[in-house]
Amino acid sequence: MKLYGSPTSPYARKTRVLIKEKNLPVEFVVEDPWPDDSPIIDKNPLSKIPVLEVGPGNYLFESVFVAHYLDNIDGRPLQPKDAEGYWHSQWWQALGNGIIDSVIARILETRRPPEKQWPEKMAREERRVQRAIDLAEQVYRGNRFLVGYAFTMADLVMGVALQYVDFRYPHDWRTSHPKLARWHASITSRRSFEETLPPGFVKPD
Ligand SMILES: N[C@@H](CCC(=O)N[C@@H](CS)C(=O)NCC(=O)O)C(=O)O
Repeated sequence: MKLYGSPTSPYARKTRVLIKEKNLPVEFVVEDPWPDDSPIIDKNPLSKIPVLEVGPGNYLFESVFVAHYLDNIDGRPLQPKDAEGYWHSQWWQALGNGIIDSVIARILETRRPPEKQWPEKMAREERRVQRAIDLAEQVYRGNRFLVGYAFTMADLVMGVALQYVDFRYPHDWRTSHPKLARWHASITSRRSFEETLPPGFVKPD
């Protein structure tokens, strides 16, 4: 199998961390989805990454779906088995995916020509991220993992999301969210995270 993506995309990174966690034989191929003639278009008409090639001419796209596919491929999904834990894990993933969406929306706005930027849009995305981090600190129970007693997709998605905050919207969220900061330091020290860091990523103090 091949995974098409970019080394800085947080959507692709979720699937890259998952591939490392599960030690799956998937080749990572760097392709840029932005140009009008991007080679991604032949694989995904939406021209977005990640894209997973599961067979000749057979492509999956949309990171939540790609991650779901990869997570189930070995019959040992990184999901809590009990219903309550399962939905709790989905809740964390929704929060993490939402943080990624907001940080992306904010960074894209900052890349527009200054006269076309919309400061209120940026501020709105920043408030979303702020509220999501506040809620995460509130809900997190302080255990080693976000849900139950093992690493799950909740840890993976939230770990990637907060590292993407550090990458593209660096600010000190740690001082006011000490529990979450401790959990994040522990999760992102895993080999799967270390080996998929975006180029140029500066680790926060
Ligand atoms: N909802 C999609 C979002 C994917 C996405 O927006 N990826 C970005 C890279 S970070 C992309 O391909 N952007 C190209 C574009 O928007 O034209 C997913 O989760 O896979």
